[in-house]
Amino acid sequence: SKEKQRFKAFVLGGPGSGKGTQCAKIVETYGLTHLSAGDLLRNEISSNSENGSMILELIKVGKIVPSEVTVKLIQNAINSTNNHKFLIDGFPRTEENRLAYERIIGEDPNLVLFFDCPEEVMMDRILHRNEGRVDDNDETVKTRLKVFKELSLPVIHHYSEKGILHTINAVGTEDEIFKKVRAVFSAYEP
Ligand code: UP5
Ligand code: MG
Repeated sequence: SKEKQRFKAFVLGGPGSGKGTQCAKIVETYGLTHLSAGDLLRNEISSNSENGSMILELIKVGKIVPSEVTVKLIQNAINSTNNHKFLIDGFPRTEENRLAYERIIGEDPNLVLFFDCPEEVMMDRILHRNEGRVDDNDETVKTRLKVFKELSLPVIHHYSEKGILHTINAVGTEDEIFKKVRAVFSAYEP
C-alpha cells in the first residue's frame, strides 16, 4: 500500500549485461514492480505518441533520449501503480539523467545494482537475441557500448561513492547470477 515506505532499486549495466533477465527474477521472488526505461520509451514509439518519432531516431542510433522525457515516463509509471517497491531498469544512464531525476522525483534509490560484464559477452548476447529490436545491430551496439562507458560509468561511480552500489559479476548462467542478486536483496528485505 502507499502508506508503506517506498523501496526503490536502480538496475544498471551495459547493453546486454542481463538487466531485464535478472529484473524478471527479482519481480518473481520479491514482488517489486519492474519499470524498464527502455520499455517505457519503446511503448511511446509503438503508441505513436507525441515524442515517438524523436525517441525512435535516438534509439536506432543508440543515443540518449532527453532526460525530461524519460523522467516523466518513469514518474507516470510510478504513480500508476499501488506497489511501494520498484525496480528501475536502465536508468539513469547519464549524470544529466540522474540530476533530472533528483530534481523532478527526488529521493535517492535504496540500492543500486550494477551488472558488470565484459564487452565481448554483452555484444555476443545482444547479437544472438533475435527479438527484432531496432538497436540490436552491429553498428548501434558499438555506439551503445561507447555511450555506456563514457556517460553511464560516471553515474555508477557516483553511487559507489555514496555507498549504495552493489556490483555483480554478470558472467555465468542466469541462475548463478541470480544467486548473487538474491544475496543483495535478502539483506534489504524489500
Ligand atoms: N542473457 C541474459 N542473461 C544471460 C546469461 N546469464 N547468460 C546468457 N545469456 C543471457 O539480456 C540480453 C540477452 O542476453 C537476452 O537475449 C538474454 O536472454 C540473454 P537482457 O536481460 O535483455 O539484458 P539487458 O541488460 O536488459 O539488455 P538491453 O539490450 O535491454 O540493454 P540496454 O541497456 O541496451 O537497453 P535499454 O532497453 O535499457 O535501452 C535501449 C535504448 O533506449 C538506449 O540505447 C537508449 O537509446 C534508450 N534509453 C534512453 O535514452 N534513456 C533511458 O533512460 C533508457 C534507455
Ligand atoms: Mg533490457
